Amino acid sequence: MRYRMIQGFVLAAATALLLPLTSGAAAPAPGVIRGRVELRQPPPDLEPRPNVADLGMAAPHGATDRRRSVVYLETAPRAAFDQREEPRARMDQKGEAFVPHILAIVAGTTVDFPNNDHTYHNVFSLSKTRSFDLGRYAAGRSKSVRFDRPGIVRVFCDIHSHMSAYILVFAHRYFAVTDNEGRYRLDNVPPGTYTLIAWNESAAQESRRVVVAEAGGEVEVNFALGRR
Ligand SMILES: [Cu+2]
Repeated sequence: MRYRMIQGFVLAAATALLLPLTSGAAAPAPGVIRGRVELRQPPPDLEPRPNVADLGMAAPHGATDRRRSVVYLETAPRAAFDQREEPRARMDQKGEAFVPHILAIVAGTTVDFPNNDHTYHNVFSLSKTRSFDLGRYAAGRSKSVRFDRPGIVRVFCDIHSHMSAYILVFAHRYFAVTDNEGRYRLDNVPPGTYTLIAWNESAAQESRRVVVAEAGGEVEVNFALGRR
């Protein structure tokens, strides 16, 4: 008798678990948020770089890199965190510039700062999110920093005042840096309502409310940053 009750309960529980999968209602599917970020005003010119100019080297990174923006969800979707172990990223020192100029990472990432130039560089930050000073080190050497707190970190070199970069640290993985054409794409976003933010170093950030439908699909959100 008791055995039968247990058996009945197990059967009911199993049916309840299976029902949502077989009742025809489509399971929630992750969606895609994509679009473009344009800047109404071009980013300000780089400061003069006499050392590089004297050598006849153009500044290949500056202008394009300053046009790059970061688009991200203000808060992560519930139960959607898939932290990879020991994430690692890299910011080179090349042609007297940090490459990339904009780096976006998830909290807990260790960033390598290899010196791939012909001169000494120094890497430091006074940002509250993560302040550090790696000192000066020679070409071919590398040092690293781990970023545990979400926020914005400005990076400089104390030898070359024209060298600067941004590291944006997020508590989740729903962020993207725009490409050369200003395009971005956030994949695998669970259905829900979000605040989407577009950030650029040279303009005020903007936010939009975005809804990813239960059935997933693509949502296009375009931004134009800067004064009208
Ligand atoms: Cu330097």
